[in-house]
Amino acid sequence: MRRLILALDVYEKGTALRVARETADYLWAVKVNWPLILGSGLGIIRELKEETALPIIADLKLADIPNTNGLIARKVFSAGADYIIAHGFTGRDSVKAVMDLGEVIIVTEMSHPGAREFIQPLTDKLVELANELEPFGIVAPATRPERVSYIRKKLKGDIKILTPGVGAQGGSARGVLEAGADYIIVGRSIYASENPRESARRFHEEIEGGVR
Ligand code: OMP
Repeated sequence: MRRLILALDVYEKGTALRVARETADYLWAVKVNWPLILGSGLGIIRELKEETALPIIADLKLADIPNTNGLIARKVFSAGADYIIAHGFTGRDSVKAVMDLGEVIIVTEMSHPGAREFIQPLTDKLVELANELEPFGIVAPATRPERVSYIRKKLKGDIKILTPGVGAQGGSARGVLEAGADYIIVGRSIYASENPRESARRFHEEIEGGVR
């Protein structure tokens, strides 16, 4: 089973398509964030799907009123995105507006140091929200595997845990999988490496239980 998600945070279309093509064999999905959409346009979602035949996650971290979240999500799902990442702190109505249109992944805790200030104190409530709404998955920090274990214990078993923060932010793929993650999100350690295909292959092997 493939459990690696490529965070394709580059601006340029040619680079994005090349890195996606070179690494696709080792990926479960490709994650597209604002840098790539702003650099290459929304059409990049369809182009990446055609290039890789993989699911595309649109990481927009939507955090607006229900009407605006819905207006954005409609465009992004019709552009070919299979999943949208949305913040939960804006409330269940805002998240539901996206879930009415397609599959959602809710942020429950972020990977950077500043996440301790405002998001981490809300994690319990965000996990409760996920248990109530039953999205495809949630985002939790690979930089804090102990928090991933904590969240896994509280989260309904069929909701997937996607964990960014492996590599450039210091987290370890094996560590966070052992803590209960289902998918590992890796950006710079793959796309900014000398050989993205080889880097992706090594993460894939680590995920499968080998040594990196
Ligand atoms: P690297 O740090 O380069 O591996 O990239 C991590 C990717 O995951 C980036 O696209 C971030 O925007 C994203 N991310 C986090 O790093 N931390 C989070 O808490 C949440 C996300 C995300 O939602 O994907």
